[in-house]
Amino acid sequence: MNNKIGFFIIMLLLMTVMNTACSAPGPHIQIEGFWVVQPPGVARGTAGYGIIKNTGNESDTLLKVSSDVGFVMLHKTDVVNGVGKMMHISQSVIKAGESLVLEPMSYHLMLSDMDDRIYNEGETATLTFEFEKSGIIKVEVPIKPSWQDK
Ligand SMILES: [Cu+2]
Repeated sequence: MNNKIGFFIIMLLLMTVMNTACSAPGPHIQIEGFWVVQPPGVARGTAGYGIIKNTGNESDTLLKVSSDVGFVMLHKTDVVNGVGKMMHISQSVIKAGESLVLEPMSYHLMLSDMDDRIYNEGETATLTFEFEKSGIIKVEVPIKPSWQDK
């Protein structure tokens, strides 16, 4: 066997090993692109958006979200007869290979009881997501004016 084929076989074996490691059973949660809308003036509440991806091969459940800047609830806006209504979602299952997209007029983080102060652009908030299987995932996200989409 010449060197090139030997090298090729070793690479192939290595890739197989790596693949097995990556497809280990279980959920794999990725928190992507989250941001918090800068509250207008001294408003004590605002919203947060982003994407929760599950790239694993098992579902996981989002149990709770908390933050250092206020109380957090997962909400969903539903438009009923042209009127947007917000519902509190207590738990959200994110199936294998699926994402929970939080965006205006849909799922969002609802922040309330925030400190009575001005939040400036450039500040950050810590969001702590708690999942049934993946445990706690903490991210630091930017606070941005609402017109600055993403
Ligand atoms: Cu809401």
